[in-house]
Amino acid sequence: MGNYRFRELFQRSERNPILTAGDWPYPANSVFNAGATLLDDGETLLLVRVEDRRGISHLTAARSTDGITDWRIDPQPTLLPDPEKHPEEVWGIEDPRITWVDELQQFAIVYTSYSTSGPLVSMAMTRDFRKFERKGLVMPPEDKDAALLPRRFGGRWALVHRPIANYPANKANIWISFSPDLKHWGDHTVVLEARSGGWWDANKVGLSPQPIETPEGWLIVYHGVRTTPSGCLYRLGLALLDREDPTRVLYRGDEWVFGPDQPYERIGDVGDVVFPCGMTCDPETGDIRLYYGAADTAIALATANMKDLLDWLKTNG
Ligand code: BMA
Repeated sequence: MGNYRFRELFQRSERNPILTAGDWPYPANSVFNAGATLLDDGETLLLVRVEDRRGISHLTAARSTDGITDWRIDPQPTLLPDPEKHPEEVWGIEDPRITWVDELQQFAIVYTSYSTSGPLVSMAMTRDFRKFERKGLVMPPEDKDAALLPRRFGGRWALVHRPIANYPANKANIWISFSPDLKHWGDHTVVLEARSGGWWDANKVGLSPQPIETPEGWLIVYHGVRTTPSGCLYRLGLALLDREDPTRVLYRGDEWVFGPDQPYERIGDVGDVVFPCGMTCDPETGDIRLYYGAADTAIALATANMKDLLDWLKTNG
């Protein structure tokens, strides 16, 4: 047993953390939990959660040709909370997930607004990450960790999200809801339940990056939160949802596949947190880049291959 090692599916970048507050063109306390997408020209765009020294977050775009180095960061905040028109954004906007929606020829950005009644889910549309059209609040509090799937199912859009229930107290499962118009949501269905007891994903799970469509189903990277006497441990697991009926779970791994280990993941504003909000996949090679917030302080990168993740799910799910 002594030499036994888990086979790591994700490899950390040697350049981690790839972005920190020190790289920012204006004062920031921390930069983390970035949404990620590939643009038409092959560039990688991160929509970064930037927390200022009041504790309020906004979103700023960073672009890079190779997705690893030479980030061009917008010199000013890209999307600021707008509490005058959107009172639910009063304590900031956080943790965006980006989905390219072919039918609308727009990106949907689904983010957490921090309202006086707690976190809730908001949506905004954009073509270029310069001009945004807010759709406003789409799920009431407390709800977060949401992403839009990129196409319709039986004519309806599908949103993955994570409301907090009070039975059992503070249990948080992943749900899917459907809408004909991106405004009215219904047929709310639980997809992934938090486990109980000693499990790594007991009591609280949430979607991490936007789901990615593969020929075998929707790849889900989700976080599980384990409460320990010395605080919470945020780790990641994998699941696969049916391609045509995303309320059906085809596989769910038992073991977590990525967790805090390196100093920049263990020490920071909130230690022992790895929290990805964005993932890109090269359609030709299946190479995956997972961009994650490290300890609520900086942005780090881990890579994997789609085939390895699917193979792992099929043998460990
Ligand atoms: C979650 C979210 C994330 C954060 C994480 C750890 O509930 O609020 O934004 O990274 O907690 O603090």
